[in-house]
Amino acid sequence: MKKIVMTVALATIASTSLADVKPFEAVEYRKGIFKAVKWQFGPIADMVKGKQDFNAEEMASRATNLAALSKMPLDGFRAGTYARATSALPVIEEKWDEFAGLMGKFETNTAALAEAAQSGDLKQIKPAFIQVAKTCKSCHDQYKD
Ligand code: ASC
Repeated sequence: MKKIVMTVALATIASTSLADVKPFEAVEYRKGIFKAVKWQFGPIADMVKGKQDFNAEEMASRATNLAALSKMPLDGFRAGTYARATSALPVIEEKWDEFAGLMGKFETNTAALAEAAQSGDLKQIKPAFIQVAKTCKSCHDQYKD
């Protein structure tokens, strides 16, 4: 009996997690991830720009968090979720491969920043930071209202 209950419970969780995502939930999900991205990236930018004292430990921790977050937004860009409550443009659906490719660059470049941050050397961190910031901007220019 216990086994049957467990099986049914797990099947229910599995079926609601993929098929029944409502457009608004997907929008809220990706917005939440991007809020976290901003939360982590803000102090990184401020440290690189000298607006906040450089702290090697904080830099490394935030860069590691950012690299993990970079893998998450793409999942929220579901078909039919560009009409309401979003600044993501419908062109994302038309140019999906290009969009996904840019998200891949975001992953690669944040991983490189996390790696550079391990050095604790701002001279190594700065060029990696610039590559990440460029990736943010190029995606916003093309795909964000
Ligand atoms: C930020 C921020 C962005 C990016 C982008 C980089 O701090 O909020 O959207 O950097 O401006 O060019």
